[in-house]
Amino acid sequence: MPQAWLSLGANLGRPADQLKDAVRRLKARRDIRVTASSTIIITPPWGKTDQDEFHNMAVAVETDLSPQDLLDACLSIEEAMGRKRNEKWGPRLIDIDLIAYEKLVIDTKGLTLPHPYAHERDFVLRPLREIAPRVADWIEARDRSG
Ligand code: PH2
Ligand code: MG
Ligand code: MG
Repeated sequence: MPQAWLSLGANLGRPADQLKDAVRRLKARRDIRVTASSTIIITPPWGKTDQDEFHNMAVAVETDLSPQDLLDACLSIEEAMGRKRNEKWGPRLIDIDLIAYEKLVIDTKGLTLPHPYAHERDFVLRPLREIAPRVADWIEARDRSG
């Protein structure tokens, strides 16, 4: 079954609880199997720096969903958890990003893989490295190769 890697983040409400709740919701889906989860780390805000620190983690999943359907599943969990979409890179109750799906490289309107900023985000790479060092290496190497 295809493997994919997700990055989870939160900096509103009770961030650690929301990350755990999001993982529970991923596990509850019959079309997604969570195969590994990283520890939760606390990270300085990236991109928009005048906001609270984040809690971040990564999970590995196996799924027969297509990349777009997996992304939609993540967005529907965010929505069910009450996420409101406000400013880009702003504070959030829960964020679930699709970082990589197998070693697919795609750039479509709704979805770019691997995630376009993953290689420059320590808060993505550090937890990812705990559970999938080769995937973290691959993302970093893609950066160097342009
Ligand atoms: N998410 C962002 C913007 N900045 N910074 C940290 N540390 N962690 C995040 O998850 C994060 C961020 C947009 O999704
Ligand atoms: Mg994000
Ligand atoms: Mg997101």
